[in-house]
Amino acid sequence: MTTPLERWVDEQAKLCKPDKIHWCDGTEEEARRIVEIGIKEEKIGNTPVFQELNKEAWPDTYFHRSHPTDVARTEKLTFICHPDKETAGPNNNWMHPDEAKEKLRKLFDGCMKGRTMYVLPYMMGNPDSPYAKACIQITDISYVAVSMRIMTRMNKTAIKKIGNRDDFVKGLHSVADFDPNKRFIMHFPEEHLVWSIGSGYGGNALLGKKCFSLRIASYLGLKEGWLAEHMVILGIEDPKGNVTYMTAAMPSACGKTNLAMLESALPGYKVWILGDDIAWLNVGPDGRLWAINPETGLFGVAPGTSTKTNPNMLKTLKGKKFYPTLFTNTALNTDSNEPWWEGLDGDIPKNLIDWQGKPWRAGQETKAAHPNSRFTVSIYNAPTLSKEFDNPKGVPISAIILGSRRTKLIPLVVESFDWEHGVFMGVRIGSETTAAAIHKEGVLRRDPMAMLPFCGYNMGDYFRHWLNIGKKLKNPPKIYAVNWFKVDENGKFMWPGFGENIRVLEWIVKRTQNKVGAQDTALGRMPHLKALNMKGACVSAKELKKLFEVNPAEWKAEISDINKFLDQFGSHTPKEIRNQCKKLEDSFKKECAKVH
Ligand code: OXD
Ligand code: MN
Repeated sequence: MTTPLERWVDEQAKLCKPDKIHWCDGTEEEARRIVEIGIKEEKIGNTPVFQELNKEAWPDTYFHRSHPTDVARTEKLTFICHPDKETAGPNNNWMHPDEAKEKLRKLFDGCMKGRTMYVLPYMMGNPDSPYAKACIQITDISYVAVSMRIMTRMNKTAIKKIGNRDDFVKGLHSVADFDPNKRFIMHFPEEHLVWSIGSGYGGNALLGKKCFSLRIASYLGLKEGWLAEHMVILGIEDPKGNVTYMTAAMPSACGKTNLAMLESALPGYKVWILGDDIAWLNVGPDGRLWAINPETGLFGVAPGTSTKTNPNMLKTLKGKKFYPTLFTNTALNTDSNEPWWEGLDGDIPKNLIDWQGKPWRAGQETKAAHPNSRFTVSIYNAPTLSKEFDNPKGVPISAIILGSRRTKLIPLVVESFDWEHGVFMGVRIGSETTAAAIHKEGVLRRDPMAMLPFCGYNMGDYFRHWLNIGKKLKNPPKIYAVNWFKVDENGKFMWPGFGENIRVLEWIVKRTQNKVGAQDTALGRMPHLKALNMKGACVSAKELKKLFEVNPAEWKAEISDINKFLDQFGSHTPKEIRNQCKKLEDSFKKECAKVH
């Protein structure tokens, strides 16, 4: 008797017509064999899929150069295929599932001729966790097969868990011929299904990540009463050894990974990482919010990673524990066969080739490493991995941090008055784009909860879902807006960031323990400046004060912009969120009246 899983794989094989089918077991020996195939047999254009890097400096580490058109997530080509457009919402590209399937079936037909179809069984979350999900991805490229081994718990357990069920999470992926005009990432939330074709890039091709663990999982969370979020999970250990767990949502280029791996500037504090990208949040039997990270790997941006910004990441990358580590689209030092990127410590090597393999000299206008060049490394290599990482229950969350990059407006840290007010802080997140992003520099992009590209349904309903989760929490986490990026009148950042952010985290920890007071303002609760531990920090008293200054005129424009953003969700926007907006507007009016 064949199982539904075997039948499904069989159907995909009939469609894609591979030469061979390989069911992966997720072992290291198997990964070594697949990497070998990527070095010796598989190519993208004329470039082998993998190249081994300097063994002494970078053990078990391989370099991958992508197709030049395939270097980032492609939001334009990403669709959420609910039967009706309204459920997908204005935040998503929508296509009817029948139309999407018809379109893609033609592209998948025969796309694996001459290739191997890899069947990858994997778990998102510890298989012993009640929150974990059993999944299968099919792919036709060694790079994705090996990356999925790093990013997920890939082994036969998933097959056992699936057993005779047919509601398992299904992903069909092919790089096909990398044609950007035939590239699509289609999600079918009702069927727990993703079809992705034409791209080998992480967010488009590692279907357990953004596609399942955020887009599909956010919809499952809506149906099942939990949250799938674009958040890091970290534990802050205080000098007495108590650990407080937090999650943090931040749009890209706000230092999310650096926060999860922070090296404390305050003696006695340690930060333990549990996740750098995705958190699944459930209401526990105790009425607290519990978080697991469904992933097991870190897929991070290389440029800017250095001993100053993220020393623990460099240790993780050099560490040898879980096979293998990958670099994608960095530059290469051809003398030493090592990866290189802008921002790495030390002198610029003399002989470099850029991410496309062309000779590159310092001072050249183009970047040597692609701005979105990446590493893929196991979280088990991190020296600061929390001992609770594999706990099937997850960790109880005491604080949720909502970050954004704003050169004005948002103070260094503000605590919400309550859950509803905190949800409003998340809804109104907007971040200024940087040169590294594809968007224009310095433009504000609204990105509620940093989930705009990842919410698998109408965001108005998502806001409502957040409010509903709050009602189920007996002991909800406190919620904080933070902003490390305020500048002075000369455009200089006033807050040193990185390891110094522990000063803000320490205040948050003390707030969750009711050990320190706060002052109420129109925006929320802010620290008494003396309550922040600024010993040894290079921030003047004047700058510190400015980091908390609030300008009512700027907020007037902001509130109007938030309201405009919310308009697009029409009646799906909860009235509670509109009321929060109104309340904020009124309190600024009152403050202005007091001044005049
Ligand atoms: C990521 C992203 O790669 O958010 O994590 O784009
Ligand atoms: Mn992310």
